[in-house]
Amino acid sequence: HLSELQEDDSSLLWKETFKQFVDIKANGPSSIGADLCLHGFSHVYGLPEHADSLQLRDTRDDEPYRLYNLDVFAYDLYSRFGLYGSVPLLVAHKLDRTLGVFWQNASETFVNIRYSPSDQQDEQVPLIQRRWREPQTDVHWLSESGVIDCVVLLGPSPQQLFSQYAQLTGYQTLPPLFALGYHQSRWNYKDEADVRAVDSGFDRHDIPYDVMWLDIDHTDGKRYFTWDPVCFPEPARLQLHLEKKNRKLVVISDPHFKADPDWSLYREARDGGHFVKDREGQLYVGSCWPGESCYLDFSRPDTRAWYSRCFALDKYKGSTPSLFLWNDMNEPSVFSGPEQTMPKDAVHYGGWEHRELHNLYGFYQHMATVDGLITRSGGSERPFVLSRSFFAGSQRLGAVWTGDNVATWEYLKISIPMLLSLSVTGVGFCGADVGGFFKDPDPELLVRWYQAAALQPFFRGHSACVSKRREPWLFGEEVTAAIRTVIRQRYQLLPYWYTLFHRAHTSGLPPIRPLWVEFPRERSTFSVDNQHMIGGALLACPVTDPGVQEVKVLLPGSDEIWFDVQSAEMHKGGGTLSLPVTLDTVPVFQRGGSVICRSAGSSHCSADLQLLPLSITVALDPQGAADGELYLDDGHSFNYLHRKAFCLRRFNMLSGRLLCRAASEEGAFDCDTVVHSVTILGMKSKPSAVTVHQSGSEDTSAEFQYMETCCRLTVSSLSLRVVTDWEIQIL
Ligand code: NBV
Repeated sequence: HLSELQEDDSSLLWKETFKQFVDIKANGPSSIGADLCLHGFSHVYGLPEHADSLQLRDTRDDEPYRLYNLDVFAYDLYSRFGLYGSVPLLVAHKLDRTLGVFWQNASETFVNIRYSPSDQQDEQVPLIQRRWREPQTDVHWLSESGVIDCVVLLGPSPQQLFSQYAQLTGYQTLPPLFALGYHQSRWNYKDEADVRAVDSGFDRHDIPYDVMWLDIDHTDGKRYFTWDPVCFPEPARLQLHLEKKNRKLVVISDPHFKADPDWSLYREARDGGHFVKDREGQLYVGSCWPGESCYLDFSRPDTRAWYSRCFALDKYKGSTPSLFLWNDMNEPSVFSGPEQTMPKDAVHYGGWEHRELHNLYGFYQHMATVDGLITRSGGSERPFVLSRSFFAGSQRLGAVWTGDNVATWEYLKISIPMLLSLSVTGVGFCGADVGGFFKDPDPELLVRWYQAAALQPFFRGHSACVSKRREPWLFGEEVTAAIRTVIRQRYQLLPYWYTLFHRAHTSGLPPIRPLWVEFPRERSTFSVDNQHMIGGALLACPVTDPGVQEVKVLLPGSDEIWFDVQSAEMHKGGGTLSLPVTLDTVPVFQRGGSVICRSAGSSHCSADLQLLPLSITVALDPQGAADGELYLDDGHSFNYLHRKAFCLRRFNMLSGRLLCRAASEEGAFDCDTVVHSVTILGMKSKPSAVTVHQSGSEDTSAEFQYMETCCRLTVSSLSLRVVTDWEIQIL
C-alpha cells in the first residue's frame, strides 16, 4: 500500500538508516512477495547478474539472490550480491519441460531458492520409508515495492520458452555486422596519435578488427558530448581516417552531467527539467567522474527525447555517422550515494521515488541512446550501443558486458556462466572484458581469454587505466600469433554468428546456449557451465586453467557424433573426451547433422566479408544427413526490415546430395558472394565422382580430395553463387 504517514509507532518504519544515509519512505514501508513451488524441477537458472554458477544455488544457508543494479568494482566471485543489471526471469528445466517465471518488478528484489530432492534420492530417508515423491524447487520472490506482475511461461521446450519470453519482453536486436567483429578498447587511449598507432598496429600485425573505443578521458573535463581540445582536437578527422578503412569509433556517454552552469548542455538539461530531484524537490546532486553532477531522469519521456536529440550530427559536434556509443555508470553509479548508487528517496518523473524504478534506470538511458542513433540516421541505420546496466528487454537495444572483472583465471572461468545466464534470460549480445579489466594478465591467461571470448557474442579487449598496455602484439611473436589466429577464426565464423543473431532476432533463441538447451533430455548436461553451444552446431569448451595439457569435454548424445573443428577427428557422443591441448588448442566441436558457413580468406574488418567467398562445412550425422542455414543482408541498414532486403538460404544434405535452396519465401537480397569450397565430414568412403548442378547450366564435375584417415571430403575450386539454387551430388 502507498500509505499516509500516521503519528504512531509504525512511523519509525518510515525512515531507514544505512551508514550515513537516511532513506525517508514517502509512501511508507512496503514489500510484496510470492512463493512458487515448481513441481518436478531440480534445476533453475537465470536471474542475472551475479558472478556465480549457471545453475542457481540453494540459498537456504546463504544470502538470497539480490537483484539491485550496483556498480561493484572487481566484484566478488561466487556471490549472490547484485551487480550492474537485473533480469527477473527464472528459468527451470526438467526432462520434459522448460518453464519460466517472469517477475516484472524494477525495485530491489530478493529471490530465495530451495531445492528439495525427491524421497527416492534422499539417502537420509530409510529405503523402506522412501515413497515416490517428485523433486521440487521452491522459489520465493520479495520486492521492495510495486505490484505483483508475474508471468509463468510454460515452454514446454527451451525454444518455445525463449520465444514466449521474447514475445513478452522483445527480441534480440539485429546488430550491424561490424559489432560482431573484434573491438579494441582501453581506459584510455590518450590522444588521436595513440588511436591511429593502435589502429595501424592491427594492420601491421595482420589482425582484423572493427572498432576503436574511447573512454571518459576523451571528453573535455568529463562533459559527455564534448572532446578534449588538446588530445582530440579533430575528432571528425579521426573518424574519417578509421571509416576509410571501414572501421568505427565508439565513445563513452555516462548518465551524469557535470553540474557546470557554464556548460550549455547542462543548462539546457537543467532548464528543461531533465534531472532527477531529491526528496525535497531540489536538483539531486551526487558525485561522479566530473565532480558534482546531476543525473538525467531517463524515466521521463521528454528527457529521453531530449537526450536522443543530443546525438544529432549537427548537435554533437565532432561526431560523424561512424561514431557509436557506450553507456557506462548507468546503475546509476553515484560515488557519494548509498552502496554507490542513487538514494531510493530521490524523485523521478510523475513523483515516483527512485526505489520504484531503480533497476530500470540504465535500461532507459540505453533506450534513449539507441533512439538517438536511429534518429540521427533518419531511421535508416542500425545503431550499436553497449550498456553496463540492463533490465528485462535490454536485448531490444544492443549489447551489454559484465563490467569490471579482474585479470585472473577465476574471472575468465566465471565469464562463461555469467554470459550463459544472460543468454537464457534473453540478453543474447553479451561479453566480458577480454584479459580482465583490472590488473595485468600474464601472456598465457591473455591468450586463453582471447580464445574463449572469440567464441562469445560481444568480443572486446578492454583494460583499466592502471593496467599495463596489452594490445595483442606486445607479448612476443608466439602470443601475437595465437591471438591473431583466434581473431581471424572469429572473422571467418562471422557468417554463422550473423545467422545466429538473425535467429535470435526472429525467434528469441540466444546465440550462445547452455548445453541443456540443445540436449534437453540429457541429464548430464543440466549443470554444465564450463562449456557452451554456439547455435545448435558448435560446442565450445574453452581452456580456462593455466598449464593444462588435457581437458575433459562432455560430448552429449549417445546417438550423436562430433567433429573436432581443428583436427576434423570424429568422436562419438554420450561421454567425456580427454583431449590433449597445447596453447594453440581451442576445443570446439561441430555436431554431426549440421552445416556451417565460414568466410574464406583473411580480412581487415567485417566489411571485407561481403567480398570474400564462403566455405561450407557439412558434418554428417550417423544417417549421412545434415542441415544448416545462412542469413545475408547489407549488414548495416534497416532495409532488411523495411524493404525485406535479406535472404535466408538453407543447405541440406541427404543421400549424398547437398542442396542449396531458399529457406524462406520472404525477402530478396542480391549479392555476388560465392561458395568456393565444401568440406564434408564423416564421409565413410571415397566417392568416384562429384558433380555440380546449377539451374540453367550443364552439370559439371568438380575437383575433390578425400582423406581416409579422418573421413573428410573437400570439394574445391567451386564458384557457386550462394543466393542461387544449386546442388552437389557425391557419387
Ligand atoms: O570509464 C572508466 C571505466 C570503464 O573503463 C569501465 O569499463 C567501466 O566498467 N568505468 C567503469 C568507470 C571506472 C571504474 C573504476
